[in-house]
Amino acid sequence: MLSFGLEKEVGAWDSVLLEPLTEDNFINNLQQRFKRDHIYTYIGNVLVSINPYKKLALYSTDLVETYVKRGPFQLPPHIYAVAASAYRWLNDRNEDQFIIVTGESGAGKTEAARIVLQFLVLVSGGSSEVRLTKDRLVQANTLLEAFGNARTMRNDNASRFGKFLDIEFDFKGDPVGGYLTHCTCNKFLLCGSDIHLLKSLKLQRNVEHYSILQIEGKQTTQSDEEDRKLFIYTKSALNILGFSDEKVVDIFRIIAVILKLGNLQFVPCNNIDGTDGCVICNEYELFEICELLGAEHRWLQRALTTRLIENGIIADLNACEATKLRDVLCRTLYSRTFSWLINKINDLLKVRCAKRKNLGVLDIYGFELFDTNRFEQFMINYCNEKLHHFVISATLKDEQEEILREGLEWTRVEYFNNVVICQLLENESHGILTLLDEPNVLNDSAYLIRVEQCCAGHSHCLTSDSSLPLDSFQIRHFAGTVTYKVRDFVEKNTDYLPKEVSRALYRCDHPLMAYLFPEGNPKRCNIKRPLSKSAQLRVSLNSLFKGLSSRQIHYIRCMKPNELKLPRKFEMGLIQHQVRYLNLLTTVQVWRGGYCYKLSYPQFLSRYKMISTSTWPRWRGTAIEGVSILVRSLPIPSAEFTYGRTKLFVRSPRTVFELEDFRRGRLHDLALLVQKCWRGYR
Ligand code: AD9
Ligand code: MG
Repeated sequence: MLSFGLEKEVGAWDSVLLEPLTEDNFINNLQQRFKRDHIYTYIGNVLVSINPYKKLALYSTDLVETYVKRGPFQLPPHIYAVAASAYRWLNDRNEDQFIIVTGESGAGKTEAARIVLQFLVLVSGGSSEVRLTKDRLVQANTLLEAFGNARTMRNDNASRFGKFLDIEFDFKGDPVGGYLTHCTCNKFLLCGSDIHLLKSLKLQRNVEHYSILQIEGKQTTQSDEEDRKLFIYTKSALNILGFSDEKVVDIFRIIAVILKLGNLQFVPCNNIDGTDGCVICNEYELFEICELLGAEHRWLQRALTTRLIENGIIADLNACEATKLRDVLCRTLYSRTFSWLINKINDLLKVRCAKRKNLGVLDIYGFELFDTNRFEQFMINYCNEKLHHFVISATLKDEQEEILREGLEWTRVEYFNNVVICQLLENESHGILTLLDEPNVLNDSAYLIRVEQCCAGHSHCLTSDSSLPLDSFQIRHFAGTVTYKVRDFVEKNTDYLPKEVSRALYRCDHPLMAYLFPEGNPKRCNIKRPLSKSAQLRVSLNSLFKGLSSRQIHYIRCMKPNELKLPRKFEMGLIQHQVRYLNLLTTVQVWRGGYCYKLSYPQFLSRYKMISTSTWPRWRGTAIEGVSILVRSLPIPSAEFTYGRTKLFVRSPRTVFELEDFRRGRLHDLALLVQKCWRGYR
């Protein structure tokens, strides 16, 4: 019996084949397929995936095997085909690979990245060491999702960090290690632990008890049962990754502290000298925090409610300042613990043998648009703007420029290049993001004034307009217009933690605190202040994309069918919006006239010369002549190849895989021949 995924074709598998190519036709094709649960459709080598919001029988070991055996692009579109293709490029061509998953929040990116990882685990080898590595990779992924995802109104399992999992393979194509890169993480969720653990962590089971777990006062949909499962999974993932039970409790203690810190309430009080001060009204929470951390109550209380001005003079914080400081501490504690966890995992996944090649999967938090958008959305949407730019540069801009440079016939396909928005955000001197780091920008109103001064009149930015709510600016992003409320922007960007707080934490008995707050060590006064959050993000994104541009890229473009997270609901307007901003129609146009692969003539000849007796073992003419003779000797239609000035262009991926098959077959024959001669000689 054929597996579900191999049912007969519905609509067009590849949008490149649509005739005539119109937006309506393109969307209708997606809809027709989606109705029959065919959520995947190709645009050449780009996979479009629409979130089904229900479990589909599309994923199985049998189907993995089928996609591996039959090779990509010979079967219905599937995420396995993309993973198989990347894995094959990696092994056959010995080139580093990069699978880039994009789409807005809730479109299915994290799920897609997880399926790719599962695929790679299933297809690769099985020595006990490799199995251990694979297990660790899967557990690391699970763990990071548990720690780095949170419930939002757009997605019950929204990623709060960008994750790039780069898996390292040996010469046999088996995973031997990996490296995780992450960018910013700002919220968390952890529930469902067993009652004994909760007690020892001094926690209550009901989520409503913790203000940090509320999403702007609204209810969300994930059940306690799902939370419980997630918790058990997380705990076992930590164990499998080599964290002892003791360490696991240490980590959970920190999470419990963050939850409790979030509940601390400060009420104003008047000091004798007439200045404002504050006291913690629910002291019992602070006592429990101190117990969990092994901290001295008096130090922590003082650190949270006062500030050291200079020469040992101490001033009281008012209730509002203390609340802000509490939030900074929550965020700092959480993000440092998360980074520590990632470092530990990276140590564990470090390759101990000679590595050969890498396959990385990038899954970041998707574009977000809420009723109220804050600093977190600003950072997330900046990240998406950069990612979008990377994708359109690789698929539309560079592709077309190279075709023209190589002298091939080409009618330019126009598209919106969001470089203008990227510059608006990150321009060195007055980008909206860069302005946050200006020395004179000490509070949110100063920041808003600078944004108005520098960006007023920009076609993608709106400031001080009567249509805007107070203290806001608006950006017309590639994926939609977002109004940002600047409240807490400056503070969240700096996340400055006063020395006294670091000192109080450094002194705790909890074994991780001294590591997480090294600046609290009185003997180490010269530790540099970390970069601001926005600067960190800018630096890490730019270096990530720089390192990846030389790899063979595979694209998975995820789409969201409706805002209600419902199965079977295909909202035309929402899909059309995504089709437009993801430039999908333009991608079809470029792909129709374009090429999937190109190689310089000498490179092509050196790789495939053994296929033809005319070019093997040696070709004495020019490389282009050799390639021409070689290509003509192949049973592949000549329309599959186009000759550029310096490179040969190949139209479809299937041809590349055929070339590889010929090469492999020929190498096999030659090896047999050598063996035979060797035996004869002996
Ligand atoms: V965000 O940018 O991190 O907020 P993602 O990552 O794009 O977002 P995610 O993968 O988390 O979205 O998918 C959201 C939910 O859709 C999942 O929790 C699943 O319930 C559902 N989903 C996504 N993809 C699939 C799928 N292929 N099959 C079934 C799916 N359900
Ligand atoms: Mg996600």
